[in-house]
Amino acid sequence: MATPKLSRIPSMRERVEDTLSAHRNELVSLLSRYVAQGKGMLQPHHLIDELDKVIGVDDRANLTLRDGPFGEVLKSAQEAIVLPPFVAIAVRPRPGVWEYVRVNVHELSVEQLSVSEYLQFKEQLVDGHVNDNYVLELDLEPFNASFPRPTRSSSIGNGVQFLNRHLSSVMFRSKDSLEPLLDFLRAHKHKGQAMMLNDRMYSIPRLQSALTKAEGYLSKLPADTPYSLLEHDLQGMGFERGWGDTTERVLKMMHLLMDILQAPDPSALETFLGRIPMVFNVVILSIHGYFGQANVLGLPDTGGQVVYILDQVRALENEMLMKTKQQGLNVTPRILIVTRLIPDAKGTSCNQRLERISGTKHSHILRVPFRTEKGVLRKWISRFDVWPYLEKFAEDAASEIASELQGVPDLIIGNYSDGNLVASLLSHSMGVTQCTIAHALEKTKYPDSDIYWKNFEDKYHFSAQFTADLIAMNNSDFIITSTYQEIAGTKNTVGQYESHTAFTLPDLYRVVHGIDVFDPKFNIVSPGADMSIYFPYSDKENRLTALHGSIEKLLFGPEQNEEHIGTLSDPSKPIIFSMARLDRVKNITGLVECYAKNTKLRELVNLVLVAGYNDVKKSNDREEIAEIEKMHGLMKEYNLDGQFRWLSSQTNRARNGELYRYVADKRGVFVQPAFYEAFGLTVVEAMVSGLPTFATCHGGPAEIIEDGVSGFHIDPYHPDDVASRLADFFQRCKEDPTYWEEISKAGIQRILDRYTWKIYSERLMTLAGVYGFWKYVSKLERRETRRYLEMFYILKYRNLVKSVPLQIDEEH
Ligand code: UDP
Ligand code: LCN
Repeated sequence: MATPKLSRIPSMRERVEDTLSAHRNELVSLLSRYVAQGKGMLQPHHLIDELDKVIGVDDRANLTLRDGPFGEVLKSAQEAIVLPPFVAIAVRPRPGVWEYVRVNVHELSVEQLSVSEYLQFKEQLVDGHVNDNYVLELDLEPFNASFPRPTRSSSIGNGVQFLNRHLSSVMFRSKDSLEPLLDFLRAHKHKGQAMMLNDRMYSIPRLQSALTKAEGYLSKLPADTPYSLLEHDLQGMGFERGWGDTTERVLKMMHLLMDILQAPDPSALETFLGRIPMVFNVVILSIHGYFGQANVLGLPDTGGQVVYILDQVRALENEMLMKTKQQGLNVTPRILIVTRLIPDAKGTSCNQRLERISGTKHSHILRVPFRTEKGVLRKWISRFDVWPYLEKFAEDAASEIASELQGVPDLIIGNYSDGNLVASLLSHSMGVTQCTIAHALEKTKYPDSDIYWKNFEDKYHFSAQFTADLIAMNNSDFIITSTYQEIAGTKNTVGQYESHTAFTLPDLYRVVHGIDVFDPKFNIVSPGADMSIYFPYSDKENRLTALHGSIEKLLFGPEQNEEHIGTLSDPSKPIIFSMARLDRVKNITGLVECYAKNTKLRELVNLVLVAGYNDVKKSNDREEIAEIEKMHGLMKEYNLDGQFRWLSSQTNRARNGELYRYVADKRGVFVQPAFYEAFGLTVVEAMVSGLPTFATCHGGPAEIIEDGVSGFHIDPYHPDDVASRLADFFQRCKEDPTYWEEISKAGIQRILDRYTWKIYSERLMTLAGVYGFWKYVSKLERRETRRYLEMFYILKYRNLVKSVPLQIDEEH
C-alpha cells in the first residue's frame, strides 16, 4: 500500500509568493490600491473591500484569487500597515495565533516578519518617531517556555482542566512527583493550626498505609458519626482536621486521595484539590469609583464592577461557609472588599472605614483613603487619574487588612487595572495566591490607543495603565474572565487579553510577548444577575407591583426636572429601553440619534433611557459632560418631545429590576448600543427579566446572546441598520405577538443555563484550590518571572506614574 505523501503546510510567505506568480496582474492592482492610500493603517474590512473591487462581481476567473491562499490570508488579516512601497499584514489564522508578512509592491517581493520586526515597522507610522535599534522589548515568552500549555484554540479559557490533566499525567509518570502533594498537605495550616496531615506522615508509603488503616477504621462506623468523635483516633494515625465533618465525607475524601496515589486522574485531582480547605480569608480589591451598597450606581466609573463584586461576595461567602462546615472545621470565613475611602462622599457611605455587607454574615467593605505627603485626597477622581496614589494605598491597605484579619488572607482578588496592580503588590509581598478580574481592558475600548498613545496621554494616562495591566496579568496566578471573547475573541475578532500579546508604545517600549492566551491561568467563569432583583416578568408572585405608581410617574409624569426630561405622549406604545453610565463608549447618544432618524420606528415605539444626569452642572466627569451636551442637542434637532424620556441615573436596584419587567409587560425591548462592551451586566439583567435584547456585537454581549435566537446582535457602527432591525422586529411582533414571546423565553433560558452566581462560586473555590497547589508546586520557576516583573515595575511603571498629575481638592 502506498504511504500517503505528507505535504508541508506552506508558510504565509510562500502562500503570498505562490499567489503572486499565479495572479500577478490582479495582485499588483490590489496592492497598488492599498499603497495608493499612502502611509496609514488598514482595517480588515478595507482589505476585503478593495479585494472585491479588483475582482469585480462577475469575474469568475478571478474568484480563485479570493478563495485561494492569498484570499485566505486577507480574510484572516487583522490589520495592514502601509508605508509605500511596503504593505505589512498581521494575519491571525485562528484565535491566539499570529503571523506577519510584508510585501514590497514595487519589487513584488515577500518576506515573513518576526513580531518584533512587524512592530518596529508599525512604529514608523508615528510622525516624528525615530527608528532606534535599541528599544526596550518586553518578552515574557522565555520565562514560560517550560510551562505546559494547550495548543488548540478551543482549549483557551479551560485552564484548570488542562492543568489537572498535566499534573495528573506527571504524577502518573513518576512516583516522585507525588512528593509535592505530600509536602503540600503536611505544610497546610490555618493560623498556625495543622490541617490534613501532621508531621508523622513523612513519606508516600507511610501515607498509603495510614489511609488503608483509616479506611478500615472508618468503614466500621456509622456514616454520620461526627468528626469530633473520630478526631483523636485519626490524629494518632497522622490525620488532622479538614477531611470532612462526618465519617462518610472523610471516607470519600480519603478514597479520592487513595485513587490519586494509585493512578492519578484529572477529575479526581480537581475534586480533591477543590475540597482541601484552603480559603478562609479573602481580600477583594476594587479601588476607584464610589464603592457602596446604595446610591452609587450610574455615577461615573461606578457600574457593573460594583454590582458584580457585591453579588460575588454573597455567593462566595455562602460557598465558603458550606465548604468549611462540610470539611469539619470551626473556622469563620471572612471576606473584605478593600476600596478607596472618599471623605467628600456626596451622600454615599464611601466615607465610612468599615461597612457590613448586607446579605452576608462575615463580609465587610474596608475603605482606605488615597494619601500623599500633603494628606488625604478628599474628592472623587476619575479611574484614569488614580495611578500616583496606588503604591501608598497598597502599603496602607496591607496594614489595615492585617489588623482586620489578624493575619494574611489566603486569596487576593484584584478588579480592574488599579485593583489588579495593588493585588499584585500585596500578593507579591504576602506570598498569597492572586486572582485577576479585568472587567474591562481599556486598550480594547479605545482603538489605536497603543500606537498613538501620546495622543491619549493627557486625558487618559494609558501608558501607566497598560503597563500596570501587563504586570498584573503576568503576576497573577489565575485569571477569571466572563466570556471566551474576553480572552481570545472570535474567529474574526481579537480578544481583549489577546490584544496584549504584541503591541507597541512607540518611544516607550515594545511588547513582543506580553501575555499568552493559551496560558492555563485563563478560566472562563461567568457572572450572573441577582435573582432576587432581576427575574422574569412572568413570575407574577414576586412582582413588586407596589412600585408601579412610582415607575409610571418616572416614565409618564409631566414634570421636567433633574430626574427626568422629555415626554411620552402615547403611553400605550411599546418601549425601547436602555440603561448605562453616560460614557462615550456606551454610545447612548448614538442610540438616540438612530431612533430619531427612523420615522417608522418613532411611530411604532417610544424611547426611554436611564443615563447619567441631564444637567452638566451636576457632573465633574469630562466624558459625561460632553455626552450630556450632545443629548440635549439631539433632542432639539430631532424634536423628540412626545416620544422620548430621559431619566437620570437610577440607584434603586429593586425599582430598576421592576422597571425592566414593566417594560416587558408592555412588550418592549432592551438595547445595548455600546461601541465596545467588555461583558455587559445590563444585557444579562434585561434578558432574565424577559426583555428581547438587542446588544452590540462588539464584546461580551455577542457571546451572551445567540443572534436571532435568544436576542439580537447589532452593530453600532451601522446605526441605520440597527434602527431598521428594531422597526422590523416591532412590525413583526405587531402582526404576530408570539414572536416577542419566543425571543423573550429563549433569552430567559439562556441566562438560567449559563449565567448564575451559584455556578460561579463553586467554580471559583475549585480554582483557588487548584491554583493554590500549582503555585506551591511551581514556585521556583515562577520566581524568575516575578523578578523580571519587579524590574519592569521599578524601571518603567514608576517613572510613567510620575507623569500623571496629582489631583487637588477644592478649598473648603
Ligand atoms: N446601573 C444602575 N443604574 C444606572 C446605570 C446602571 O443601576 O443608572 C446598573 C445596571 O443595572 C448594571 C450596572 O449598573 O447592574 C452596569 O453594569 P454593566 O456591566 O452593564 O456596565 P458597566 O457600568 O460596568 O460598564
Ligand atoms: C465593567 C464593564 O465595562 C462591563 O462590561 C462588565 O459587565 C462589568 O464591568 C462587570 O464585569
